[in-house]
Amino acid sequence: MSPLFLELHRIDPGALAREAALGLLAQPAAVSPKFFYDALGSRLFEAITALDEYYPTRTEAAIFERHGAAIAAAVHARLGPRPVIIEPGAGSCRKAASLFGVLRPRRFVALDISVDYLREALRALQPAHPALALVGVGLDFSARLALPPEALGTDAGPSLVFYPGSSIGNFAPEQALRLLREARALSQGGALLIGVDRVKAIPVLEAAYDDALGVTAAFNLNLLRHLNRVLGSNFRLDDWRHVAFYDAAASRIEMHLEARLATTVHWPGGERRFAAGERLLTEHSYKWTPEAFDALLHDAGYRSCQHCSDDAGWFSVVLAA
Ligand code: AVJ
Repeated sequence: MSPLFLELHRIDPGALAREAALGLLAQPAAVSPKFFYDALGSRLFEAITALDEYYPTRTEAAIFERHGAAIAAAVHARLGPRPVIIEPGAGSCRKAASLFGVLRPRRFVALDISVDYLREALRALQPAHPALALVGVGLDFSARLALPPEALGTDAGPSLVFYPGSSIGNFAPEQALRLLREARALSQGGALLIGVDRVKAIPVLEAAYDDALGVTAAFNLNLLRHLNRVLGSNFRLDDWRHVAFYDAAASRIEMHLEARLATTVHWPGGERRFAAGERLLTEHSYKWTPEAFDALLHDAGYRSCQHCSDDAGWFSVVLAA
């Protein structure tokens, strides 16, 4: 392991278990999408990004291909030639790594709840970037996005917060506003580079979350395996099926797991009975219009917002400061 590599753990398994139990006991039952991301869940998400139906990743990558140099120039003008990049929910770190060539960061701070997966991703990345300080932080930032000061070391100061992939879509507008404010504070007067998925034709949206190969179904069901480990519950995966649909009024994809039959799930200190057909909500994925997202960024305190998109207008990348 390179001496530049630093890993910090800030994940509290007890708190995650309590949160999962509260979600299972809620009416209707709902757990946070962060429970998708154990090591296998992070791998399944990577597989999703390679699916024909899942357009966001490749569409965003094409936007970075086309506009990366201009974006980098704007970042360098604001933050200098060797910026610090902080990425919440970095996962495989592939999106950031593909921009290292143009952005030329001096430090990359990757945050993720899936800490074993993140560790391997950063280890694999270090040899190609021997002079780059790589910091992995195992962190659940869903309640609050802030960094342990050790993560920045001597590089404290204005930074680029990188939040690609429409990860912001997992947050309802009010929470998204809070997260964008926290991202602004985290950047210390730097900038935010964010990817956001746009409202579009419903069949395109629904296929992206219910692919023919069943990878998204496996990704969704894997949450139950993860809960069984975190909470000590006894979900039987055969008893559940993947459901995904677009709610146009709320501008969001909803993913649920639906009980195929009446079943009772037990865990130490609790249980929940599900009727046949009853659902457990696992994810909201909000879609934005450019106008609404611009307004959200302004509410969060950003004053300048440069938008880039693809020809079809399916996805937006915004540099906000
Ligand atoms: C990682 C939140 C951007 O909402 O598209 C992919 C997660 N869920 N397929 C998304 C996801 C189902 C993804 N984000």
